[in-house]
Formats: sequence, structure tokens, C-alpha cells
Amino acid sequence: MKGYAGTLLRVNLSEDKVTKEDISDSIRKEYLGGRGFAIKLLWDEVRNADPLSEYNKLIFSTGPLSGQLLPSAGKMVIASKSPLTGGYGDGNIGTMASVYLKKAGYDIFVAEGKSEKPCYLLIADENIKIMDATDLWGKDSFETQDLLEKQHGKNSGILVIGPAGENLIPISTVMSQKGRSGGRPGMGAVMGSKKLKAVVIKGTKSVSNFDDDKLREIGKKGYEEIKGKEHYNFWMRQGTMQAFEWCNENACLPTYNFREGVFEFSKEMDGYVLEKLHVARKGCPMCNMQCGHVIKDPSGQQAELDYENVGMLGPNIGLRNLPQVALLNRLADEWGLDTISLGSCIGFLMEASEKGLIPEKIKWGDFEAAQKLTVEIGRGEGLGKLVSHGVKAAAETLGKGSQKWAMQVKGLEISAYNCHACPGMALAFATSPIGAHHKDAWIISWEIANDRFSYDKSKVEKLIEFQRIRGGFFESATVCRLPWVEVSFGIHWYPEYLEAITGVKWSWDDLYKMGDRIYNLIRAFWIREVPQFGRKWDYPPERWFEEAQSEGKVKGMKLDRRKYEQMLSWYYELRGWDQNGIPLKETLEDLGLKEVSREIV
Ligand code: PTT
Ligand code: SF4
Repeated sequence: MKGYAGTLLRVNLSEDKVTKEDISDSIRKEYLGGRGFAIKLLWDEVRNADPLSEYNKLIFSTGPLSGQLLPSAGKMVIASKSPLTGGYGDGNIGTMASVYLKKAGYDIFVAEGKSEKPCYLLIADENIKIMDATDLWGKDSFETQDLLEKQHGKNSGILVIGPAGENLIPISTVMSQKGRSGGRPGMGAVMGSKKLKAVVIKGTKSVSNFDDDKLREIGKKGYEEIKGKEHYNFWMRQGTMQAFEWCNENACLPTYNFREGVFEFSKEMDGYVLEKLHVARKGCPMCNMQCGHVIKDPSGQQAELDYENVGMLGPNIGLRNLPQVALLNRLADEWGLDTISLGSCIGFLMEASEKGLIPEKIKWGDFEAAQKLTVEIGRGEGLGKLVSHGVKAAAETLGKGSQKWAMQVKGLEISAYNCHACPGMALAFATSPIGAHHKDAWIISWEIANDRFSYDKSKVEKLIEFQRIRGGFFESATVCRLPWVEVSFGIHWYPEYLEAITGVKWSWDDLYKMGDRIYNLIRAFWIREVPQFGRKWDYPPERWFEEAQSEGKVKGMKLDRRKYEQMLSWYYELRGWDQNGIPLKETLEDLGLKEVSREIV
């Protein structure tokens, strides 16, 4: 099948060994790429491993659409067994490393083993070198990026970790291009555990596609369609920050550790404020709707903002000043910490302080304290140590009922949507295959526009449809989903792109089935790797069931537990899983996963 470089590259850092393997046509057909390739490899090769040991593997995986001259196609999946959750973890990052990996002749790169001393990898076509990184160790992600770019030239794709990854902090990510961050469930720590500071990729080849002329033609049409969309201009003005005002109006903005959904100071920091402060734009390769808005922080330095970052480092910790949020965002980027988890951890500590559960006094909105805590979390020291393994672990240590307002699912902190009155989105967080992240099913926008308060089966069906498209197709193809989500770019283009690239005609039914195969294999991985995994892993935090919101248009509302149980049961039934969330034998067999069913059923 065309459109792939066709090779998997392995570098074993314990043995200084480099190997290359062909990727078979059947693997390409069954798993497509990105997340699909990653879970297949993890299922086959990572078994009962400590995530921070040499037995875990860190996978950088592209798909057939990655690196092609197509709308927003500069993405890559970074996946591993997560040190934060113990289960499957991945993230999707926009980076030139995706483009250059394919140009170098590889679809996937796997880092295995563990180096004795700090190193970085140089991948330049056939030449793979393990380089000394002693001088880079300890440096922040921006400085590391600059130094490596200076040494290897701008025509390289660079992935780095910051000090948080080096310190094995489980909420650390992999960074690229000073502002792209990927791998929320601790992919930075996995890289740090291998003493791998960075990966520098250079490539000079091109991938052979089935029909390049056709691809050029429909790729060009795609770019033109995006620019002509009604919503394009507004998107270019605010990017993901357009969600801020919308969330506040609909009372789902994460506020004071998700206690509320409305922030009284929202007008001081919404997308319109961002527009006034905007100084530059950044984004991923191949994109003509770049969404990274850069503003100046209080120290005069530039920092990039996205809705999730602002929601979690703003209202969720009671901070109302956008430049100050930008500074925290930049600090998180330099340290290589996930902003969503960071905002949740700081909010957790502020609430613990308010409730008198810790001796330290940290007030909501205390900017200085938030800066100090960010550094302490990145170091795993001081008060930051309590939350540096995420809020689930923090609540287990602190006790005193704090589990109820530790805002996480499966150990991963919830991203920036409060769901006291959004049952569909609560279920989306609860059933996301990496823990509470919105990427697999951002059903909240559909839910609020259609039938916000219902717990109907049709909502569960919609949720699964989103998971199939977003978590199945986009994560495997591997390409940014925002053109489709945010400016209504025609989804029909994607099978057309796939056909021109691979020569294979894919229907949406084929792609859904492929997505289901990936979902079931990820589920099997959780079952195999996490003792007693089952239904109780698929619930949102207690706060949403027990405490009603006190402000906004959903004042007095909370989730209905009985109705949630019914939704979860329908979810299992529709997925072909038993009522403990374990895939049925026939479901797995139908997806060609007979071997898997022998292990877990
Ligand atoms: C993503 C998560 C998000 S989702 C955001 S803002 W968002 C946060 N960004 C962070 C950041 O910045 N710095 C930091 N230190 N930590 C951060 N953590 C948070 O990470 C991202 C965009 C965004 S911006 C979104 S919605 C879309 N996500 C996509 C996805 O998941 N899949 C896909 N096929 N396309 C997507 N397109 C959009 O990509 P994670 P990126 Mg990211 C500064 O990585 O682990 O998936 O978490 O990759 O290149 O930064 O693009 O309002
Ligand atoms: Fe990257 Fe944003 Fe463009 Fe998507 S829309 S490719 S996240 S810059």
C-alpha cells in the first residue's frame, strides 16, 4: 500500500542498537497509522512493564496523511504506557518532526531501553546517531530547542523534554517548536526515564503516493475551501480561545477547581481581550488556519495561548489576568509540564488550602504562588511534590474526602469543561481511552446545541460516533481535526485523500471498524496492565454528582447518578462490552482480535 515510508525504526538505548523493520500491508490496512500503530506495538511488546523502566517503549508514530501537502497534516502521535495512569497514554503534537520523520524514510520511531547517560538522537535519513546530551540536561525546553536548531540547522524537526521530564514528573509532556506540546499522560517522563533529552530528525526523501497529481489537486481544493469558510475569519482572530466566552455563557468554564462553571471576571480575559493583546501567530506545519495566538507576558516575553491553557491556568485557579496566564503557560512550556494537569494540580492545592487541609495559605488567583508551585511541581519538591504525580495520587495521600474533588478520570486530569450539567461530555471524559481528555469526543458543543440535559441512548450513540471519527480516524490518519471541527471543512475529503495517497478506497464503515479495532485493543491493554480494571474506572469525579453549581444558567444542577449509570450501560452495550466494561469474545473476534480475546476474556 502506497503513502507510507514503509519502515519502523527502533533504537535501543541500553544496547546502542539500531534496527529497521518493514511495516506489513496488513498492519497498514488494519491500523492505518498513528495511534493504531502505537497500540498494536504496545499490546505486542509492552507487558506488565514499569512505565519508567527500560522495558517500556516510547513511540513516535505518523500516519498516511502526516507530512503530506494537505490541510493541517503536520501531526504526530506520541504514545507509551503511561506513568500517570498505568494504562495506555498518548498525545497528538504538531511538529516538523512529523514531516521529517517520513522524509527520512520512517513512519514510526520507537525508543527502547534506557541510556546510561543523557543522550539525544540524530536521525538523518539512514544515519542514526546516539549523541551525548550531558550539556543539554537540565536546560529548559526552549533553550534546548534553540541550541539543537543552531547545531543542526533550521531544516530539522526537533522534539525535546524540559526539566520536568528529566525529573520523571508524570504530568510532563514532549515539546516542540517552543509551544507545541504532546503526550499529556506523562510522555515527557517516559522520555526522561530513558535519559533521552531530544530527538532531532532530518530527511531528504519523499514518500511515494498512489496518485500525486490527484492529491495535489484535491489538497489545493481543501486549502481553498478552508479559507472560504464562513467561520474562517473569526477563527483566525481568536482560534481555540473562541470557546472561552461560549463556555462561560453556558456555565461550563472550569472555575475554582471545577466547582463553578461561570467566572465573574471572564470578560477580562476572553477571546476579545486576546485579540487586543495578540502580537504573533504560531502553529503546526501544513496548516492554513494556524491557531496559536502569541501575546506578551508581564516580563515582556512572548507566550502562546490556547483555550485549554487559559481555562485551566485562569478561572480554574481564580486568575483573571491574561498576560499572567501567558507567563504561567510559558513556564509550563519551558519546564515541559502539561498545562491542563498543572492547572488542575494548582486548583486542587488552592482548594485544599481554603478547606484548611494543608497548613500553607494559598489564595485563589495568587499569581506568585502559582509561579512558585509550577517550578516546585516541575522539580517534585516542596508543596509541589504533593501534586506532582497528579491529583489522583495527591488525593490518595491527603485523604480527608479530597478524592471527591480531585478532578480526574483514570488518573488523568480533566480538560477545561465543567460537566455538572453536561452528561454526554461527562461520559466522554469517563470513557476516553487515555483518561479524562476531550480529544476523543468533544460532544459538549453538540450536546449544548441539541439536547443538553438528556441522558438518552441517542446521545450515547452520538458519543461513539465522535469517538470513531476523532479517536479512531483522526488519531490514526494522523492529521489535525480542527479544520473539520472548527470551520466545518468537509469530512468527505479525508477518504478522498486516503485513496489518492494509498490507492485503497475506504468507506466510513471501514474507517469506523478500524477505529473500533483500535479502541478495543486499547481497552484490552488497560485490562491487561491495570489490576482490577473495570467499570469503576469509567466514572467522572464525585464533585459533579454531589455538589450543584451555584451560578449561571445551570445553577442548582448536578449529574444524576442513576441516569449516568444507565448511559454507561448503554455505552458498553453499544460497544459490545459486558457490564464491567470488558469486551465480549465475539466483539473481539469480529474485529480480528481473536488472540487478544484469549488473554483478557
Ligand atoms: C493536548 C492538550 C491541549 S488540547 C492543550 S490546548 W487544545 C494544551 N496545550 C498545552 C500547551 O500549549 N503547553 C503545555 N505545556 N501543555 C499543554 N497541554 C495541553 O495539551 C494542539 C492542538 C489543540 S490545542 C487541540 S485542542 C487539538 N488537538 C488535537 C488532537 O488531539 N488530535 C488531532 N488529531 N488534532 C488535534 N488538533 C488540535 O491540536 P496532547 P499541539 Mg497537543 C502550548 O498534545 O497530549 O494531545 O494534549 O499538540 O501541537 O500543541 O496542538 O485547546
Ligand atoms: Fe495546528 Fe492549530 Fe493548525 Fe490544527 S489548526 S494544525 S492545531 S495550528
